[in-house]
Amino acid sequence: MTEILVLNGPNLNLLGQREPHIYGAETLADVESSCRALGLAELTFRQSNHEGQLVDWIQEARGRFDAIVINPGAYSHTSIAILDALSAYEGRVVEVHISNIHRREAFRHHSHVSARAEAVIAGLGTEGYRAAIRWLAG
Ligand code: CA2
Repeated sequence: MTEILVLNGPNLNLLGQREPHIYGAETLADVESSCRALGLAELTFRQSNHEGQLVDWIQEARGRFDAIVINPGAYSHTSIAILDALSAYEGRVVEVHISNIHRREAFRHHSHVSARAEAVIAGLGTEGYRAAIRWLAG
């Protein structure tokens, strides 16, 4: 079975608790269970509010996971460190955004991570995580 690391960046631990008009009503735990319920891949879920922790997990994924599904949160727009870590990782990378970042403020329109991602999903809500897993496992 495909081994996939699902990484979530800053503030995504608040999913389902604030701003449901933008990010929906599902919590991160709900997202995790619905992804597991697909039964398509071996999944490991991690969330951190700290850039260095995300970099460490990406480095540790080398040789261990076939793919990374990452929602880097606001670090998408700022972090060369996360881009560099993903560039040193040899597996597949899919970037997910719950909201359509291109319909939002200009500062959200560019993601550094997209340069390394094989696919970018934005605006499908939390379905984006399941779509990424289906696509990677397919
Ligand atoms: O649309 C996305 O998934 C984002 O990656 C979410 C980030 C945002 O900075 C990106 O521009 C787009 C923010 C995550 C904050 O998540 C919250 C969830 C619920 C309540 C408050 C924040």
